Amino acid sequence: MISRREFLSVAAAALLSQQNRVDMIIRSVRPEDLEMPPAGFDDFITPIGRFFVRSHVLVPKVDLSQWRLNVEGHVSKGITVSMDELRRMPSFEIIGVLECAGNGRSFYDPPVAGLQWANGAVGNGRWRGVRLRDLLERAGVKDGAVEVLFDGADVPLGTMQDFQRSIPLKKALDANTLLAYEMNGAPLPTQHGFPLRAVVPGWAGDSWTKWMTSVRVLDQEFGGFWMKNAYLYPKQKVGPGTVVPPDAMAPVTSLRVKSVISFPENGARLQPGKRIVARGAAWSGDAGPVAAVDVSVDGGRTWKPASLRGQATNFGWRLWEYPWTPPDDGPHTLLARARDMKGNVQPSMPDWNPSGYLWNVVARADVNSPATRPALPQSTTERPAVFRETCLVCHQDDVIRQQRLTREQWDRELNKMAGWGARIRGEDRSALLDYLVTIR
Ligand SMILES: Nc1nc2c(c(=O)[nH]1)N[C@H]1C(S)=C(S)[C@@H](COP(=O)(O)O)O[C@H]1N2
Ligand SMILES: [Mo]
Repeated sequence: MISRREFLSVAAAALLSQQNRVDMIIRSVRPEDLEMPPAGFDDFITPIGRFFVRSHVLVPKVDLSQWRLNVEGHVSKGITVSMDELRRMPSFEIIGVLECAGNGRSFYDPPVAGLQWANGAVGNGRWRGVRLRDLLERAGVKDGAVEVLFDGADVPLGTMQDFQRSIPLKKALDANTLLAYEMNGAPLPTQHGFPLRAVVPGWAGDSWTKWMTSVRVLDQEFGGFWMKNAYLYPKQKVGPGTVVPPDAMAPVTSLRVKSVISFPENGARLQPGKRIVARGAAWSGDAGPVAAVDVSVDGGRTWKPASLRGQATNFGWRLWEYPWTPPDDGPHTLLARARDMKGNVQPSMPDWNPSGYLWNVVARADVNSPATRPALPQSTTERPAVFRETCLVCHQDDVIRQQRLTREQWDRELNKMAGWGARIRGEDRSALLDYLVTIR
């Protein structure tokens, strides 16, 4: 007999090899959340085999002969189109960064609940499809329209609500906003939204709906669960650890200027006197492409420009390089700081937000000193029934074991999860909290 855990890792390995995803970092097996390894920052276009996956749900099976896209709601004449019809419309291709709003969440201090992504919940893709505005024009958007709501063929897991997200009409009508059926020159892979997904360049991944079946024009703001409870960011700056009520927050939209160092890795040992080429990638959001990446090898006292490589596009990333010879075998801090065309630069301190979104602090690698971040703990204890019945209904325990929360934070998390549909019996609550804090 193999254990459930072994079974899951065997199943995951089979699935990954099938997709040729050999070296992904597995953040969750079911639903599948896979992170690109640091070496992925060497590619200008991220190959499918290394492209991160973030799904709140299990991948829906879509039969293309039955599949249709509806454009409906506040329009003069709703339309229904097949893939053949979409493919006959004028097509456009955009190179663009897709980044999860939660990318870099593991770097927040204090720790924040959610998938503990390092740098790799991001990729640079080549997306081909139709302009959303061409479809909206065919349907005839009526006066008074304010938003466009996307829905996909996916079915929610456990007690979760259906993943439905809206974007403002202005962004929907932007010439760069596509409904894409191809990724990197091939039909969209299942995990990335086959047969059709939203491509919202410059904006975080939560707006890039996969497995699209419906575009609904709305004459008022969408009040659905996934707009009012998730992907929210404080309207005013708040200090680390602050709990912010939803009505003091607004939806996450644009990405912010950002760079990462992929080599040397944090904690690397480098030979004194041996030249290396430090490298990484940099990207931005609505504020326009990256203009420069500056690097410091003395912990931020002095900065020099890195050389930028790769095509310069409006929404894709740039690769950067900076040759350096470590003078000795002592500790050194390398920093990388990107600037966009509007002059925005990466901050040296994070802006706090309760869900750990949009991490874009100056990138840092400490070399010739022990890595500053401890490895994630491994749990060895039996999982109690209350934990299995309350949490494992929707989550795999690998996701829960990556959290590093205090009892107080877990208490808030239980309230949040109850709001998301979890059934937590009052008498179980303290036993559950007792267990959750042991898996820190
Ligand atoms: N229908 C649907 N679309 C979705 C999601 C989802 O769970 N369901 N996840 C979103 C989130 S949060 C992100 S970051 C991106 C990830 O896209 P990828 O898996 O192709 O990398 O898809 C978005 N689109
Ligand atoms: Mo995301």
